[in-house]
Amino acid sequence: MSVRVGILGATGAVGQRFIQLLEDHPTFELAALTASESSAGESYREAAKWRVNTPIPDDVAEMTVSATSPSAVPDDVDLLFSSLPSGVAAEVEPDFLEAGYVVSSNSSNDRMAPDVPLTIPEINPGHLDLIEIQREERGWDGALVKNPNCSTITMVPTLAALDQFGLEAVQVSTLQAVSGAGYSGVTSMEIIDNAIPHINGEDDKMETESRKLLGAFDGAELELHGMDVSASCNRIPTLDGHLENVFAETAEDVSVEEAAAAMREHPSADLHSSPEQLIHVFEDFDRPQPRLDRERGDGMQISAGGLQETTNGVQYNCLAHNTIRGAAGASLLNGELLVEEGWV
Ligand code: 11C
Repeated sequence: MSVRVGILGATGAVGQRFIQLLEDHPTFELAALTASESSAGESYREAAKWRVNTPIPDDVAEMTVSATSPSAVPDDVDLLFSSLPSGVAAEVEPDFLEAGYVVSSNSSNDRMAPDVPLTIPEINPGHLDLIEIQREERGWDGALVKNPNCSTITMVPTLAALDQFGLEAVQVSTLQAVSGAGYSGVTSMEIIDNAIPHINGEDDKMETESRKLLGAFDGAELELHGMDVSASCNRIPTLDGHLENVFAETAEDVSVEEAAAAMREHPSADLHSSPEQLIHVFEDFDRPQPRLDRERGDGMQISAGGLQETTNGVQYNCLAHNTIRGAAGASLLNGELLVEEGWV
């Protein structure tokens, strides 16, 4: 089965990752690329300042970029991946949803809307059923599904594994790569010999999105997880890969061995882009490291390490590739889930 797909915001950093990940995809056939009005009519090669580490696929390089409007996207495109800046996405995604497109979006607008599934397929695939409520309430023929922020995706699979011990509170401090800030960060590496102890809006995203992802959905309403999450987000001069130091407080005692086993045994999903093992756990205290470990599982595996017992739970480090597992790969995986579950 082949599903024709498009990318909204195809020339940006995440849009480029979509193109890379869609090359030779067994289900998705790339049929539409949109960008800002100023690029409309250009070939993709002309429109994109290509920066990912593999060449632009030849057929994509010659595709014509259109404006980001439903009338510019062919009707036989069934699924759109969105990597638009959130302000633009908030304005134009509803137009595509009204026009009947299914949109798997990485953009941060609407992630916490009660009728919008915020989904990691290996963690909360059942939340996709919120689409029924969304269609009733908004009158859309299409459907909108979001993936979380990259720093949230890095941590939440490990928390999902630990929740069997009764998660009560989480403190997390992040060391985030410059690619999370888009091109300018990657181009200039202007923070070499420095670190920035703040990322706008990021603490709040980690605190709220984590509770939604691990929340219970009874088919009618989604209840946020009751754990208290406190995040401190920081930018460091790595290129790709967000590293995070997590302190998880649990109701039950949990040993390092039990926590590591829970992470290793957390199921992955039977989807093309899911890694065979969702979480790789290192015994070494100096792993995971961004440069060594971000490409594990083609950039889709989460790594953890440095597990230690604390007085009321465990502490550890975790890592994921922020523009693959944390962005384009996350939306792609949600697209695969939407197909698998019959929404596309
Ligand atoms: C960063 N996590 O590293 C951000 C980038 O909500 O999808 C992604 C922002 C988002 O700066």
